[in-house]
Amino acid sequence: MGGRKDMNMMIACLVVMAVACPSLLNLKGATAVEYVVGDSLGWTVPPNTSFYSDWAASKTFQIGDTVVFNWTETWEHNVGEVASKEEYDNCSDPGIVLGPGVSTELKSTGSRFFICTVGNHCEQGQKVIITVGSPTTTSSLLAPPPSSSHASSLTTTTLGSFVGLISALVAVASFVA
Ligand SMILES: *[C@@H]1O[C@H](CO)[C@@H](O)[C@H](O)[C@H]1NC(C)=O
Ligand SMILES: *[C@@H]1O[C@H](CO)[C@@H](O)[C@H](O)[C@H]1NC(C)=O
Ligand SMILES: *[C@@H]1O[C@H](CO)[C@@H](O)[C@H](O)[C@H]1NC(C)=O
Ligand SMILES: [Cu+2]
Repeated sequence: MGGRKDMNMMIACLVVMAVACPSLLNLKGATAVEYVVGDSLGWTVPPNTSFYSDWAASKTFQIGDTVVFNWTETWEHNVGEVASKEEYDNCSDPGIVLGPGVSTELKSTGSRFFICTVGNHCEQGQKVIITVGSPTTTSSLLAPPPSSSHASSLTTTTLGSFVGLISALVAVASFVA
């Protein structure tokens, strides 16, 4: 009987595919994204002090993404990274500052704090916190995302039903076989 065999084969293939390539089913985390901080405004003194926090809140940063600080006149701004929220709030001296076009890869979860140290630009809101939520690797299928993560409920739901689907397929496969 070819029919049953074909079905077994199909289920086996689906299971192998899903286990081998979870990213196929995780549309959000599939590709690294390059974010230009501030989008078309770039990195400058913003129109108001909530501009960059609003900008960051509108994105979902993932491990492997990069953020780029872009501005036109080299001397007008700079960008430096400080170590903590306190230093960020204080506009503390980052020690090292870099020029336009600087990009940095987001390599782990947690928050990173960037400021401009020219004049009082930082005090005027030229600062941004980039927070990476839960990683979208295979391990997130097994471990629940950290509670502090910014992972959307959509992602969580997708992963949840995905795990359910696999269990169902495995159950069906072993029943049919
Ligand atoms: C800050 O400026 C942006 C861009 O002009 C604007 O869209 C936003 O509503 C402003 N936010 C506040 C709190 O004024
Ligand atoms: C970033 O800066 C470069 C060089 O100034 C410019 O060509 C490019 O359009 C900028 N991109 C954005 C998104 O601002
Ligand atoms: C922040 O500024 C306050 C007041 O100047 C100072 O007491 C504190 O040590 C600063 N904290 C950091 C982390 O720089
Ligand atoms: Cu500046």
